[in-house]
Amino acid sequence: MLNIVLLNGPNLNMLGIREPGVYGSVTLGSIEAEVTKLGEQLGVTVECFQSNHEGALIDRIHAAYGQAQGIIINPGAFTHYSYAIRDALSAVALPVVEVHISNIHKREEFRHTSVTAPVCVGQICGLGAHGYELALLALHRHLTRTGEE
Ligand code: CA2
Repeated sequence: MLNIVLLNGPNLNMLGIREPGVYGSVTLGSIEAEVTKLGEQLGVTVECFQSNHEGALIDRIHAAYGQAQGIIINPGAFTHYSYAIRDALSAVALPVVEVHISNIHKREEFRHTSVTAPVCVGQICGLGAHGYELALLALHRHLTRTGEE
């Protein structure tokens, strides 16, 4: 059974509560439930974790080493400047898919850069909460079809 860790960074615990115009009206709990349900259909265990703290996210990334086969992460605003999260993702050397609910390229210039994307297999952005499910499908395919492409 594949084990995937789903990580969400700062302020994403506020999804569905504030700013529905930007981030939609779906809560983080229901995103996690949907991804977990899709995981069951694919035969993947999904472990969910959200933190507003950089170090806690780094600790969870380290804990995935030797325990999980891949990571889905929305690093929130850390995307744009956390070399520490980038280094942690790089250190564990697991396939990572980065997700953004909003289209970061359509927004303020500081959001156009992701310092974490270069250590990821790919990035999904601008497709709303559905992006998390797409990320799981992509990661599952990556893990089960490596070598075919
Ligand atoms: O689009 C995304 O998923 C982001 O990662 C969300 C981050 C933002 O800093 C990134 O540039 C793009 C912010 C998450 C804030 O989430 C909130 C949710 C509801 C209400 C307020 C903030």
